[in-house]
Amino acid sequence: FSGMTIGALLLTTAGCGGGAAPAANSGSQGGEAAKIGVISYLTGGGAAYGQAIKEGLDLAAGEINAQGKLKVELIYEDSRGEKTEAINAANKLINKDNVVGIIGPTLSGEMFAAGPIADQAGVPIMGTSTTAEGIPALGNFVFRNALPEFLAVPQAVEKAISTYNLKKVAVMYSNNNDWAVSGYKTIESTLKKNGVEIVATETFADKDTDYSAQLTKIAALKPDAVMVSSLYQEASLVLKKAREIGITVPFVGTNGFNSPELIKIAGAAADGAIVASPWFPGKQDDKVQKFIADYKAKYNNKIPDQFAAQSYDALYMFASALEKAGSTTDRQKLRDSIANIKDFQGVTGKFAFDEKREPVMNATVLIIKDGQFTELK
Ligand code: 1QQ
Repeated sequence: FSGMTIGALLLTTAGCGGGAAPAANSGSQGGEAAKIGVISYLTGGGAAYGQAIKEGLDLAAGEINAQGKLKVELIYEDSRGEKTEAINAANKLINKDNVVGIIGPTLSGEMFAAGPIADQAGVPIMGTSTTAEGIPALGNFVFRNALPEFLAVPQAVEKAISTYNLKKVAVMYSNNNDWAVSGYKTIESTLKKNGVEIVATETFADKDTDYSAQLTKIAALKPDAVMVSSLYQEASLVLKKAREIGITVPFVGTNGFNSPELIKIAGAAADGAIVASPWFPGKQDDKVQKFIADYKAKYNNKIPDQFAAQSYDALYMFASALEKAGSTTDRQKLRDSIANIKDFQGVTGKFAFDEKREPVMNATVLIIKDGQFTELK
């Protein structure tokens, strides 16, 4: 019976919304640790995204706790890239763990499912990799510090158009992934705006492994480039097959291409793939280079990718917002404090939220050359 009582009490607290979160305590100076929930894609086909996110968060948490001003405790839930798992994770973190805020989930589709739950419970939630159109519009407690595709994709597409003088292009996307569909729509509108002809639009689904039908059709049309909106698992197989059947033209990708796992799986077939990112490890900036050095020291000489960089920045944003809020437990205060972030300087550059809570940040257009992301100038 006592277990049931505790459960009911926690539900009551959470059900009252952010304004009624447990009484504020003095978060700083040795107060209780701020409990932050993390929903991440930690196992399954796209786990390289979630693992990078976890590594960035763990590095930041260690640094923040060592500084001694504020203690943070991360509570991880693996959503496996599934909407239902993301919903279960959000409910557990909100009602059982009583977190002050949530970082994640990894995929926009997961955020479309879990974001409204956090919003209704009055718990701030921030995606670090959710780039589809419409994320902050889910509610006042929903944030992202990921570069939205409506800012990233036009830059990559237009850079490719001007660099390679593109006249006709083929497009491919995963049609059962909310984010991939959103990215595809931005590709399409950018091509139309720039007067580039779309000679073919081919679809597939997440977890597909055979792309020969779509690519054979595309090869016959001899496009100047192929633009693909999908996660790395699918994109790397598309690239491999395309190169195998003689499609040598540049590929332009959406955010899924930003994982080095794409290069690992596709190998040399990834060369010539173009993508926009707010993260570029070659940037000559002290903060960036220190982050890379610390990350390499902690993770076996591994270079942090965009997903690690964005989650690292996200936890520092939470920490600075919690300090300004003066509480480690007040969800409403944390929400307001995050919304007020204006001049944050992270490893992904300068960051602010606009009046719609959309990130204001800059991107670099990258191209994979000899198995490395380099700046496309
Ligand atoms: C989204 C994305 C994915 C590439 C994250 C891994 O951008 O789902 O919004």
